[in-house]
This record gives sequence, C-alpha cells and structure tokens, in this order.
Amino acid sequence: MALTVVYSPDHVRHVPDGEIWVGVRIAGTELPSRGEAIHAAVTAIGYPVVAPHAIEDDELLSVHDPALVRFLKNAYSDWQTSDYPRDPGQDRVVPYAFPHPDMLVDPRPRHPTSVGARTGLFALDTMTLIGPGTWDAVRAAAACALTAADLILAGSELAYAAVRPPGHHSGRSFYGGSCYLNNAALAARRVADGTGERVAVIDIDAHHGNGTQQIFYESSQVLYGSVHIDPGAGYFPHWVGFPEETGRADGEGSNKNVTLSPGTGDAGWLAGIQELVEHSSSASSVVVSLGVDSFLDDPESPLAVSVEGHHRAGGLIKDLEKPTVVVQEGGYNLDHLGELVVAFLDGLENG
Ligand code: SP5
Ligand code: ZN
Repeated sequence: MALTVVYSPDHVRHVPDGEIWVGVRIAGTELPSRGEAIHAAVTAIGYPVVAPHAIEDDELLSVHDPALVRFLKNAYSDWQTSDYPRDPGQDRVVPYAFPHPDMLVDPRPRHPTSVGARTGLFALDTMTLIGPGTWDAVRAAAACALTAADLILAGSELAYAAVRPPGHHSGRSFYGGSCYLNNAALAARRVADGTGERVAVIDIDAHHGNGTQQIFYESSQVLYGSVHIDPGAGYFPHWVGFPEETGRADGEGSNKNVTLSPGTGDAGWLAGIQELVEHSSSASSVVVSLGVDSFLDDPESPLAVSVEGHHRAGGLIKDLEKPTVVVQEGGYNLDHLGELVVAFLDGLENG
C-alpha cells in the first residue's frame, strides 16, 4: 500500500517557548525540532510528501465550538494589547483564573473582560502556551489532517499527517496538553461525513486522548479507542480515560479505554492495541492518533515500548485492511522520534 505524507513547514512558527508546570516555567518538550526530525525521517525513507490544501475557518467548526476557534485565533493579539507583556512581563498567553463549576451560579460563565481570565475559560492547564505564530501553525496542522482525510476520500489507502502541535487533548470548546485544535477528530469527522460510514479512531499515544473522546462520546458514527498510561496512577489527563467510560446516548458502547501500569512494555501495549483493533471491526475506515511517547525512553511517559513494538503496532492495524489516516500526536525523545514514526508507518504499510 502506498503512503503519502502531508506536511507543512509552518509548524516551526509555533514556538511555545516552554510550559508553566506547577507554576514554574520549564523548557517543555513540544519543540519545533520534533517536526523537523519527523520530516527528515519520512523524507529519508522516500515517502512522497505533499503540502496541505488551503482551508477555511468554517471547516474547523465540524468538531469545535466557534468560541474556541475565535479565542485561539485572537488570543495572542489580545494578549499583546493587554498589560500582561509588561506587568508582570509574561510574553505568552497563559490562563490566570479558572471557572470552577461549583463557583458558578449560571453554568455557562459570562465572557470575561480580562484576557487572562478568558484564557481560563478555554484552557485545561497552564502548560499549553500561545505565542506569535501559534495560530498559523495550529491552522496548518488542521489543514494537513483534513488534506490527509481528503486523500482517503479520493481513494488512497494510507495518508499520514506529519503535524505539530498535536491535537488529541483538545475538545469541542477546550484546549490543553500541548494541543489546540483536534487534528485527528477533524480527520475522522471529514472521513465519516464523506463516506457516510463508520470511522474508528485508534489512539496509541501514551496519554488518553480526552478531547477526541469528548467530541465523539455520544456518536455511534465515530468509534474511539485508546490505550494509555493509567490516569489513576497519577498521569495526565488525570480526570478521564478510565475503562468504565464507554460512551453515552447513541454512542453507548462506542468508546473504549485500555489503561496500562507504569513500566508496561511491548506485550501489554500490543495486547491493548489488539483490543482496539477488535473494537474497530465494524468501521469502514480508520484514523490513527500516532503518539510515539510510549517509547521506553520518552521524557513524558513511563511506558516502555521498543522500536520493534512500534513496528508491530503498525502491523496489527494493517490487519484491519481499511483505508487509514495517521495523524501525529506526541513523542518527545528527539533522538528516536523519526525512527519510531518510520517503524510504525513501515509496519502499517508492509506488515
Ligand atoms: C500530546 C501529548 O502527548 N501531550 C502530553 C501532555 C502531557 N504533559 C503532562 C506532563 C506535564 C509534566 N511535564 C514535565 C515533565 C518533566 N519530566
Ligand atoms: Zn502523549
């Protein structure tokens, strides 16, 4: 099966320049060099690389609330015109106060005047900074994911959106976990709408894709399955990602979470992926959220999967024999990132 890579160099314009972790600005790991490493590896293998087609903001509304899109688009310029860059001297958009549900009298809070508070209305965490080029890069990533979906709709078997920033922690009206717009959800919605048939999302990032789960939680048309580090063992996204979350309303039974203990290696991870493959059998096409942060030496996760494990994961998903869109999520070991992505893609293409 031939694989086409969709890539935009505009990802380099997203320079989060760190993250605010437990109140401290640290270097962060979602770096422009991640995109460069992946691009170099897929180019070296010889995969064809194409640019995304242009998209309209309206296309983002298939999975996102207009208020989130408007916020992300304007956040940096709103921040620049506030006092925060001078007092206290914060150059990135960071939330300051959050609307705790028990505090609110009206469950839908009024639109806050202060951009610091407004950020708290949309952000899950303090780690996901917005800088001058963030929106352009975020939009380019969404365009890559939609272009990859359109390749499948036009008859391709395999397409890979080599994107950053990642997307699976962002939901209909919230962003966080280094994610802004949900690239994989945009691709899944596009394929489901274009085919009129069921789509399965298989999320193998080390973290639970809480945003993708939320977007499709009541849908029977898009199944969601994820294998990830157990949030109950103390890992992001902490509040969701448990096995008892199976979907709601029309989506009852369409959601599947497989949780793993810290230190889980190839056997446990691949058994989890096999469960997701079985959960996906009624779908006509597949979207893979490809995080490679389950790798045994990744700074953001305690899982312990080898390069060969990533190759075999691709092989398990190949066995579904369905048109597949792969969308890049996490993976933070810069020395192994390209090798891990190529190992997975080779397994998916050739078994
Ligand atoms: C897309 C994706 O993989 N997002 C990962 C978000 C998880 N980040 C939570 C971890 C926060 C702590 N980061 C500091 C790590 C120091 N070793
Ligand atoms: Zn992750």
